[in-house]
Amino acid sequence: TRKETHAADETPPSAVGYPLAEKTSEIAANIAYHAHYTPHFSPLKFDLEQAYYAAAESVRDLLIQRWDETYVHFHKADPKQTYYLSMEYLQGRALTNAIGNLDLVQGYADALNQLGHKLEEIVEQEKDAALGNGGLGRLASCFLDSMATLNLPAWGYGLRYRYGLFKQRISKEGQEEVAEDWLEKFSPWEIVRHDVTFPVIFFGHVEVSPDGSRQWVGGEVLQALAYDVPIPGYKTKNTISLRLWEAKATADDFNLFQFNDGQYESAAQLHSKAQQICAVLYPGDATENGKILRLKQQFFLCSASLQDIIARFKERRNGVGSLQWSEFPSKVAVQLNDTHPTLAIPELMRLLMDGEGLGWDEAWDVTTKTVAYTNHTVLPEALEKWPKAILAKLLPRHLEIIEEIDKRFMALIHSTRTDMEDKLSNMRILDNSNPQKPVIRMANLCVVSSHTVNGVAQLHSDILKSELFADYVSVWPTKFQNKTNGITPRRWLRFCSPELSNIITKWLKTDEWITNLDLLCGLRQFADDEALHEEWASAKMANKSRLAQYVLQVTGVSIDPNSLFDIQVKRIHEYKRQLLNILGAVYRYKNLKEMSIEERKKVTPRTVMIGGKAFATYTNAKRIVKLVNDVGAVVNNDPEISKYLKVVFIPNYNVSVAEKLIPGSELSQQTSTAGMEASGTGNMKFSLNGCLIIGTLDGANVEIREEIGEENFFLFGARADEVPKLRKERELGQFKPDPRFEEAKQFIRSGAFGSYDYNPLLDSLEGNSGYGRGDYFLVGHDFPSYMDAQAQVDEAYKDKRRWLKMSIMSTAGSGKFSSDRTISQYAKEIWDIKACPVP
Ligand code: GPQ
Repeated sequence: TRKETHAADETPPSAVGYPLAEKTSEIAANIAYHAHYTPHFSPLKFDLEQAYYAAAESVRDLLIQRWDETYVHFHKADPKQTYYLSMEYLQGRALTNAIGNLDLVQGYADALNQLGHKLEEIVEQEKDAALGNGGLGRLASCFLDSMATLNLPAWGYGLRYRYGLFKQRISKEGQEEVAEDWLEKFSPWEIVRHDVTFPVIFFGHVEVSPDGSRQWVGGEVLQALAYDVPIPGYKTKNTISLRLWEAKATADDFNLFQFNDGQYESAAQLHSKAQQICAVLYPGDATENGKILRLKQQFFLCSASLQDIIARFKERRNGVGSLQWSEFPSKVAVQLNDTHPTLAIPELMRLLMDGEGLGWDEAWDVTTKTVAYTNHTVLPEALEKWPKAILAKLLPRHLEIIEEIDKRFMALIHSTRTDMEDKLSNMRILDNSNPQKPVIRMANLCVVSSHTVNGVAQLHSDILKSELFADYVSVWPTKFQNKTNGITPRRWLRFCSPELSNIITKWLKTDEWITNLDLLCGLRQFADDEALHEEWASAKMANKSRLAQYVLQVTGVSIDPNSLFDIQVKRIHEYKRQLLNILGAVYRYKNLKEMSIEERKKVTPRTVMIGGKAFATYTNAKRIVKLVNDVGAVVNNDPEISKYLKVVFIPNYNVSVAEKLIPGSELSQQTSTAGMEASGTGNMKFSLNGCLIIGTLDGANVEIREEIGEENFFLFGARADEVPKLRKERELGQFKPDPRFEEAKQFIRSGAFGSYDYNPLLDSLEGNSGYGRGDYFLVGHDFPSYMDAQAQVDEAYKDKRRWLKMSIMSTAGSGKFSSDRTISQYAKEIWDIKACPVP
C-alpha cells in the first residue's frame, strides 16, 4: 500500500514567512529557533551537541524546500529516471557537505560564532552514516552527489541498518568489533515517510490457479517503511533522495493474548524478526541462519524498491491514457550495484506477471530493457552463489522464475549457438556440478538478464571480457562496457582541503573546476612556478599539521610533520597487500638499526600510517592489523630510530577519518596484486590531493598513471598478464626469494615485535602451493621491486622542487577521475536519461 499524496495534486499550506535562512542573521535566528522548538535534550542547553542538532535542522529546512521543488518538478516533467540499487552507502557526515553544496559555509561559520560556537567543532559532533564496507559503498555515495549536481532525475535505494558496519577498537589483542550506534541519538538527515510502506513476503508457497497463473502466498509478511535522506547537488536547486528501507511489523502482528499470558517473546516474534533484517550490514554468514538473513536483506531491498518504482510509474501513467507496460523501460532504469541486489530481476518479473498480469515474454522484454549490472570484482570468493535449497525455502516463486530464465537461456544457446554448447555448464545460472548442493550463480543471472554489464576500470572491464564473461561476449558482443570509477571533487577536495582548493582557484582564476574537473589540467603550465610551489607546500604543511594533531589525539603517538607522510588506508585484505607495506617498514627498521648514526642522518624520515577494518572472521586480516600495531609499538618507542621512522595504525578508518588523512598525505600505497583490485577509488582521492602513488599496474592505477604521466608515479610489481605464469612457476618450485624479504620475515619470527605467533601469517607467504600457503598474492615476487620503488621515493623526496612538481602534476592530471564524468557516461551510455534542472 502506497499512500503517497503528491505536492502537485494537493499542496500543503504555504510556509512563506517561515525564516528560511540564507543571511547570517537569519541563519542564527533559525538555529536559535530549532534549539528551542525542536528539542532533543533537556531544555535551555546549548552545548556543542545541542548546537550541532540545531544547526543541522536549520540546514535541513533549506534542503526540504529544494527537495520538494525537485520532487514536484520531476513529477511535472516526467523524465525517465534512474534507480540505483545498492546494499551499501558510505555517506559519512552530511553537515559540511550540505552547507558546502548550498554555498553557505561562511554564513554558518559566522552565525555559529554569533551564538558562541565554532563551525569546526560543531561538525565534529556528527556521527558518520556508515552503511557500507568500503569502496563499493563509498562509490554509491559519490554517485549520488554527482547525480544531484548534474541535475539527473535519479534515486538511490538502500537499507537503513541500525548499527551499520562495526566500529573498530584497537587493543593489545588487535582489532575488536563493537556495534556502531550511528542512530543512537537520532539522525537529523533522514525523514521518515509514514505514508510510504510496502509489504514484503518471505517463505510461503506458490499456488497455481486453474488458468495456470501463479501466486506466491502465505509465509512471513513484514512492512518496509521509507526513510528519505536528502542529497543536495552542488550549487543547484536539485536535491534528490536516498530512500532507505526499514523493516517493521504492525500492531496486528503483536499477539496481545500471548503477551498478557506472560509469553512476551512469542507475542512479539515478528517484531523481533523485523529488527533482525535491518540490524547490521553483513551479518556473519558462516551459519545457515546467517545466510538466510543476508538473503532476506537483499530481497527486502529489491522488493520494497521495485514496488515503489512500479507505484510511481503507475501514478504518472494514470491519466495519460491506458497503462502501457512496454513504456516502462523508457521511464525507468534500474542499476544493480554488484550482484547484491540481483533479486530485483526475478522480483520485477514476478510483480509484472503475477501482479500486473503480463505474460512471460512481455515481462522479460520489460525487465531486460530496464535492468543493468555493474560488476565490482573478479575474485571467485566474492562472486555470490546461493544454495538452491535456501532459495526454495525463502523465495519459492523466485526460484521458479530463475529456473525458467535458466531453461530459456539454454534453449537460446541450443537453438542459435550450437558452437557454444560445450560452454553451457559454465554459462548457465544453475550450477549443478555438485548435484547434492546445486547453487544459483548470481553474476550469471545478472549477465543473462541485463541489457548492459559494466566493469569499473578499463583493465577490469578488459579482464571481464577476456576471462570471467568471455563466453557471454561471444553471444552478446555489445552488452559489455567500461565505466571507470570516479570520486566527487566536492567532498574529496573542495571541502576536505579548503587550503589547496583556494590555491587552485586562485591559479586557475576560476572555481569552475569544482564541477568541471578537467580544468585542473590548467595547473600543468605552473608546475615549475616557484610562487605556486611555495603556496602548495604551505597548504600541504597546514594539512599535515592538522593530521599530526589528529593522530596524537586518537593514538597518543606524536608524529613529525616534516617527515614523509606515507599512508595506506582501505579494507584489510591479503590481495590489497598491506603485508608488503609492513614488511617493507620492518626491513627499513632493521636497516636503520644496523646503520651508523651518520648514515641514519641521510635517511628520509618517514611516518608510515596504515588503517582499515578487517572482516570480523577473516583471521589473516586481523593478524595483519595486530602486526602493524605491534611493529608500531616497538619502532615508535625506540629512541634511536623513532626520529627516522614511525609506524602508526589509524583506528576505525571511515569517511570522516579519510577526510582528515588524505589532504595531509604525501605518498599513497596502492599495492594490490595486479588484476585483483577492480578499480580502487582511494587512489583517485589521494592523487587529486597532490599525493604521489607507489603502486602496481592494477585497477584504475593504470589510468591514473596514464593521466598524470609515468614520471610522476612510483611503479613496481608484476603486470596482470604475468601473474598466472608467476603462480605456475612458484608451484613448480622455481621461485627464488630476495634476501631482504627473507630477512624481514625472519626478523618478525624472531620475536622482535613481541611474542604473538605470527608464523601462520608468514607461512602463507611460503611454500609453493596449498591452502593458505604458496604466496598466492605474490608478496615475495613483488617485494624487491617494491623496495626499489621505495628507494626512488626517498630520493625524490629529498629534492623538494621535484616532489612539489610531481605533486602538482598529480592534481593536474586527476580531472578524469571525477564521478561527474563517470555518471555522465552512465547517463548517456547505459541509462539514457537527461538532466532535469529545477528552474
Ligand atoms: N568492492 Cl564486489 C567493494 O568495496 N565491495 C564489494 O563487495 C565488491 C567490490 C570494491 C572493489 O574492491 C574496488 O576495487 C572498487 O574500486 C570498488 O568496489 C568500487 O567499484
